[in-house]
Amino acid sequence: MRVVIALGSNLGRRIENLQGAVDALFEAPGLTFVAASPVYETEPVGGPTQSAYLNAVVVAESMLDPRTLLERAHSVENAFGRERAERWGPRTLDVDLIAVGTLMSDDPELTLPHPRAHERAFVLVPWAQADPAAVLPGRGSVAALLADLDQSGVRLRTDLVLEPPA
Ligand code: PH2
Ligand code: MG
Ligand code: MG
Repeated sequence: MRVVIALGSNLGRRIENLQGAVDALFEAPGLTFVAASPVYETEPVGGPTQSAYLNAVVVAESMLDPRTLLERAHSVENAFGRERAERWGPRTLDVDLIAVGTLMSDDPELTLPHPRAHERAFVLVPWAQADPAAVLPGRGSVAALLADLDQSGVRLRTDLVLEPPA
């Protein structure tokens, strides 16, 4: 199944946190790298006053079940010193599962697709770059969703690139 993972960081060495996440996500077996998006500098959405994020999206193929993928995402966050404090607050690394194939789940511990992805330009802009044909299950094409979203808080960082996993 196609797996879409969003990465975000607004604390510490942001680009190193994102690249470290790419490397760590694919270290264990079961996930195959497909593509990484460009890197974007984004205005914080929600939460307290906080500094700008770097955001990117990674696309992978996997047969792992979503809970295993979620555990991997959390363990990568923890490896980067993520502390689960304030909701929507600043973080060294956020690894969010956006979509797993066409699965739809309302499990409160793992809602799929991600319940706010459709309204977040900092997720959809990089996702559309990594996969121009992307579809958000239950919501339609990412390109169409983007046409209705304000993208002014999302700026391409041409000076930064995520390399494929080491
Ligand atoms: N993540 C949040 C809250 N707000 N804003 C931006 N721009 N980028 C994020 O990744 C982000 C956010 C909670 O996960
Ligand atoms: Mg998040
Ligand atoms: Mg998260």
